[in-house]
Amino acid sequence: MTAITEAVSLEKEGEIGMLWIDNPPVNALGYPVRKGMQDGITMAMKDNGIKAVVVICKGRTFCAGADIREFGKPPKEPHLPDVLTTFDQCTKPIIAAVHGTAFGGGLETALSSHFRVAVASAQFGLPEVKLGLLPGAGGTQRLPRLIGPEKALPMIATGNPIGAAQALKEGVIDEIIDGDLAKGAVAFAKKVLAEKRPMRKVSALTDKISGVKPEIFANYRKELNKSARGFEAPEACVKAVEAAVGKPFAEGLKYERELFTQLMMGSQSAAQRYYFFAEREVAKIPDIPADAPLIDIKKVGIIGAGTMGGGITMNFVNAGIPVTLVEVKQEFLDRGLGVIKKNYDITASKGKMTADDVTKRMGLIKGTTQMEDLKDVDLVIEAVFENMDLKKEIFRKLDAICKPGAILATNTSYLNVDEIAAQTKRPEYVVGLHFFSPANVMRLLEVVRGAKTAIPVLATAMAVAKKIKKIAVMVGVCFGFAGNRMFAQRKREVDKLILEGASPAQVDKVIYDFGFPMGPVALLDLIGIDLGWSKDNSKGRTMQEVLCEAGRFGIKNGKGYYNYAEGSRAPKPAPEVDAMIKEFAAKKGFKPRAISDEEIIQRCIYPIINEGAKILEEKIAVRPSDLDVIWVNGYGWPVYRGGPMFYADLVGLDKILAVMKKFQADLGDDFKPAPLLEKLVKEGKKFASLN
Ligand code: T1G
Repeated sequence: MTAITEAVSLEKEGEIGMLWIDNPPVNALGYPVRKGMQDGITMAMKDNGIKAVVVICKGRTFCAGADIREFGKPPKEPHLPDVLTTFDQCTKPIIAAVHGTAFGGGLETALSSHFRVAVASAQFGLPEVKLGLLPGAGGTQRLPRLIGPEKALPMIATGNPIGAAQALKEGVIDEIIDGDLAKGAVAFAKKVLAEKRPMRKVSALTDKISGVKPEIFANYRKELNKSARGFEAPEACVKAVEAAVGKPFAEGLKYERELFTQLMMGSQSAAQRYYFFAEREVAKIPDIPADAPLIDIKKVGIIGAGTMGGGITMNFVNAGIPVTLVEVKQEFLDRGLGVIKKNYDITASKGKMTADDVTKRMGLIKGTTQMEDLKDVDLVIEAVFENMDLKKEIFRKLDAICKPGAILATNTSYLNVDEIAAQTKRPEYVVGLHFFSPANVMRLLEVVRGAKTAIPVLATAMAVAKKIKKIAVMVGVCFGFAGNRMFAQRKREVDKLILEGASPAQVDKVIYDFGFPMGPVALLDLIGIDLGWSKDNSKGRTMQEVLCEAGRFGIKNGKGYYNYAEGSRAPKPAPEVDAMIKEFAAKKGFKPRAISDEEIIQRCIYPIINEGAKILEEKIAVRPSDLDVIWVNGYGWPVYRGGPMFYADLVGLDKILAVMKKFQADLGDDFKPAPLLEKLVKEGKKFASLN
């Protein structure tokens, strides 16, 4: 074996050269790999004893892409496109042997080889667009030449991977290898030589890019306008694929590089690359060792078969974990089970799961009205109304029923987990698991750490979250923990802005155009204006009470801040509500004024940031980027803006502080700057310095 760099070596299996890449954890294409690949191929070309080369990786996966950690640093030659040109010009057949995930530059490496083989579990993807980039080493030019632009476009512009079977069917790979990949790849290489197969240089292929109907690009752009609103990279992807069809390879490659560089220099890619690592940092909690002992969660109990309890149940049965679902009355249980079944049937009707899957998952749910049936579960999640007395009563009962060592979790959105834990003799086994509605869809889970929650319980909560495909963020106990506590700041300002003269439609448009999936007022109609409203003691003291007293509950009954046509969720103007707002504002002494879009953004966003700073000061959250992960996954913050704390650094903390101080003078202490914000500005630092 010849070591070429610390990450690449060249061995010989007879007349087959084996170019081994070994760069844990994911064989990212950092400098030692790129240098080793280039020198290795050059060496193989000169070695008359080598007739073909297999490129293969050690460890868990084929190259998973460029080393994202190198981005933003001075680039070091050889650059990947140049290395892949060496592949392209190699005079001996190169066979890429793929296992794990050939992603990004990894797939581009495989596409620059002459043949590709893979194990059945391999995946192939170009996720650069999820980093606000596009494939920058020929992927946008080679993939369309191999499988045609119509199949290449979604892979490049969505970044979603395909499996080996689909890759074989579409021509991305030539063979699926059963058994040992290295042996299978050598056998394939020998077959290529024995059959004297012509070397397929992908860059020279033309049949799939000839006679392409131009409308495929226009049609795809229509889809992108909906699914990728506000993102820059997907459109650049389409442009690059258009170039693959319309330009010679070399020109297309040059154009791809121009587009890549533009995106790399932009704020969106910086935000999305930041977010990539932020989403992985959340799992790292300073005082919880990565090898902390875990409690084995084989059976779960869930109390409450309502919207939350039902959604939470689905998360667990989707992961194959049986659930005992408890309700107080059979009719509530039946209704809850019916909703779960209906959700699964809808998924099955879309072809995303089979009828057999539905049966299996429903079979994992045991409904009961007896809390005693929870005596042998390993984890219970209480998901009843936000009523502290009710929760305390439930936890007292659970403490008596559940086996020693069972974890007792509450799904409360706001309430004090320590107070709940104090109802039990096992506070170290009590934790908050705050799911976001709809619980079977939203990826965010706030793991609320009680004062006495034990390390193994916290580690288990984080591990269970990963098993049920949630992004878990550890937070501390306070009203609303982190996400909802920050969200309350925006809610307060939206309520005030509407009374001060900004219409619901203006507020919604500004926040929607910022990148949120929907405006905050439309969101109120979706959630339900009557959430938390009590008819008995409603006295027209707030717009919520005024609207609910007028029977305007939101989408659920066709009218809220907006009007809704039968069966539609599209908000329609409601002049009658504008009049109600005007009357109520006058009664409250507001003098309506024209409010700028900029003021709306600043008043809806800056207080979120300021509250985030307070949350960090109080150690309710571990790091600023955790708050960004919460907002991207729990509240629809556009990932191309990184999250509120990343955005704050981008705007400039000094600017935010100045605006907060001005609002404090004009509008009161709701805008009093957090001491941490003032400290960072004084020290000339960013939130990023705390990550
Ligand atoms: N660069 C650097 N580090 C990476 C990395 C990468 N590409 N991918 C993963 N890591 C680290 C990650 O931070 C974590 O580190 C560890 O590896 C395990 O990752 C020229 C320009 C491959 C599916 O976008 O999708 O190629 O926290 O926890 O869940 O056109 O990682 O342990 O210290 O995610 O098993 C394109 C990104 C790059 C792939 C594995 N490629 N990675 O998932 O493990 S741009 C990507 C993933 C590019 C070219 C362009 C996943 C994975 P730590 P993990 P996993």
